[in-house]
Amino acid sequence: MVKVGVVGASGLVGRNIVSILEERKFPIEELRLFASAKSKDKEIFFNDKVIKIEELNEAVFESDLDLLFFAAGSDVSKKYIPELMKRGIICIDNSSNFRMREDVGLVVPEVNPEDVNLNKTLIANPNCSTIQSVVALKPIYDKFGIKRIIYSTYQAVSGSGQKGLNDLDKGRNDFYPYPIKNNVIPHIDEFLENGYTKEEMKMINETKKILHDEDLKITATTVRVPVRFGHSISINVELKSNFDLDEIKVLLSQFNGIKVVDDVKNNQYPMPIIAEKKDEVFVGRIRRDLSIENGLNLWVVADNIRKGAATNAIQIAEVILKEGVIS
Ligand code: 11C
Repeated sequence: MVKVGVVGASGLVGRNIVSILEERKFPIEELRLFASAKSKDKEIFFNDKVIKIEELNEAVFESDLDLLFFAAGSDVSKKYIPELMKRGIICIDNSSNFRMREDVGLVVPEVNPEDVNLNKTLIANPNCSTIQSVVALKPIYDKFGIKRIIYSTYQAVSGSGQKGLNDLDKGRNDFYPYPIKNNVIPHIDEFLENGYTKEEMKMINETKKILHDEDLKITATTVRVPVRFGHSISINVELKSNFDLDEIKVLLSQFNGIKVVDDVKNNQYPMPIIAEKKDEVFVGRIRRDLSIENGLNLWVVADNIRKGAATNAIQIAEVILKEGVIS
């Protein structure tokens, strides 16, 4: 049984971590919830009990917690995680802060569970768009090899947390630079010198790290769409070898964590409305790219708050438990 803490417990991802810990019957001895001063004393239900949120401060360093989930943004992770690591408290971090550090595993349990061992006290949870993409690509990568990937995303406003939902629900643009209602915005996170956004570069760099392949050629365009939950991604891949389309469909449908929905004669394909509140990565529109040799198109949809964040973080903790690092 494990003593667990959730930092950022009042946010969208944090609240989902609490409810999914309950749903998956994670073996919890004690659960403590932390957030900033403005959420102090808010009450959250866990296993029919009320838990009050505590203000996060340096007292957490003295706690006897075994494991802390961080879902409060980069600044909070940067401030607290290094000291917690020194004290041997395992941190699973949803922020982008430590993801690219060589000594830290960036883990999607269906894809690279062994990387939890890179660092015994810190594991990074990848970006939501990266998670669902690498789950869909892994069985194809292993069997045929991949030369090049083109990602084009259609990302839900909940990826920006409550502020994104408010802009869509209330028809305002307090958070996004333009209204998101009746619009699409080809701009997620900040623009960089190279013309890409940070979100696009995260997809590129994180995919290479998770698949352990620095030579992969990847490009990405990430776009916000007026959908509340569920990111959709068009993935175009050039494989290293010849493939049979039926074999690809079998590989995908047999892979842990994937649900193939691909029956176009009956208008069956993945959409956010079927992925919402689910943990699988839904894959459909599986077809050849007729413009190149060994080209393949996939349409990949997943709940960005669950598999893209909270569920993946808890699955990482489940791998750690199985490895016996904590018991
Ligand atoms: C979005 N993917 O949809 C982002 C949210 O690096 O974990 C998650 C950002 C991250 O806006």
